[in-house]
Amino acid sequence: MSKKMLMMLMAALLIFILAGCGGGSQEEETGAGDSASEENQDAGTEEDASEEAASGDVKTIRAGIGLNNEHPQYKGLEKFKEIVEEETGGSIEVETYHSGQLGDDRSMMEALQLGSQEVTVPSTAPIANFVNEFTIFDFPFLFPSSEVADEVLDGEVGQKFLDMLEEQNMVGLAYWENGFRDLSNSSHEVATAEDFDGLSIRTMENDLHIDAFRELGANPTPMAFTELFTALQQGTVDGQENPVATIYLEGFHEVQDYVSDTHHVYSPFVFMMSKQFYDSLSEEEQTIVEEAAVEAGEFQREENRAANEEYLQSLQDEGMTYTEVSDEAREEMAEIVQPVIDEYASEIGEDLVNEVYEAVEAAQE
Ligand code: TK8
Repeated sequence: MSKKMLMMLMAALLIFILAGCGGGSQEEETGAGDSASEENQDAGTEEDASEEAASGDVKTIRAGIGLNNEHPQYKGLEKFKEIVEEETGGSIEVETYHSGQLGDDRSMMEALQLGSQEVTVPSTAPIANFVNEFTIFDFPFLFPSSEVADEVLDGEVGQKFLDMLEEQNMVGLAYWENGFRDLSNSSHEVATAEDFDGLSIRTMENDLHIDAFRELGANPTPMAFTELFTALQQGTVDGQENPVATIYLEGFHEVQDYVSDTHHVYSPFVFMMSKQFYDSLSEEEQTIVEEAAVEAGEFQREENRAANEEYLQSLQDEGMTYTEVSDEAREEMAEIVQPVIDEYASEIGEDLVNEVYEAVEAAQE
């Protein structure tokens, strides 16, 4: 056999070997040639995802909150994780962190701005340090019920505020529920406005909260949530205010003796994402995370509301004295803090404030 013939035979043999390997992996990759059963499609998706994972194309969402892993807020994060990982076939993975593992509300929002964290779900009060207009949602007695809050927040007015976050490199995707804030303390029962007199109360880091509690006669101390339990335990402050779910699930009954259903503010949570990360997603992935944030929020609101009565009873079972606050007492508190609300309304802009109050009125019709 001539040398030329031998070379041609070797080349043909090499082409045959290469074609045979490629064909096999092609079939494996697409599942072509098999019956396109559910498993194969799934297998294909999983293989795609695992290939992306292997190739490092998997995007990771680090989602952190301040409350602990027993709180409905964390259950909402887990629901978001479940939906996103299923809908993207694993090309986006969600890591969930709780109890301030990634920092307090303000530092986690700063991390979103820097792109070193992808998701957090703070209360509206600390958001006001980034977008002042969010102060409106902490106006005492603004929302008369959670149903009215849902309608206003999930409508045009709520969306207008979410859109304001973009200028701070954050993308607001949904409102979740913190809930109606109630007062707890270790000094005495609080049934009326005058009972606030002299109480040292931890407030969220929000100027309106500070001014409103001072107007009621209390001594406000702004503090990150991550420092609160220790401050209560050491008596640095007499009391604090949060929904009963938080008071119970964070174990405040171990360091507090009295709880009053003041219901002085309805606190929304805002599910927000780093703009840098959001912009890195495909349109399909953006739709998936948007819809997952809303669906997980609906689930979280249900979980949050389902056990409210139970939490209040549990606090009493743990030895706390529960003081029921009358509507008349709430009206007196509202009158006392009205000058503070008026001052902030003029600072934020009367038109926007009126738009919110009109939406609240309309939601009650
Ligand atoms: C948890 C806080 C908490 C809030 C507060 O990160 O700070 O008291 O009510 O829920 O966002």
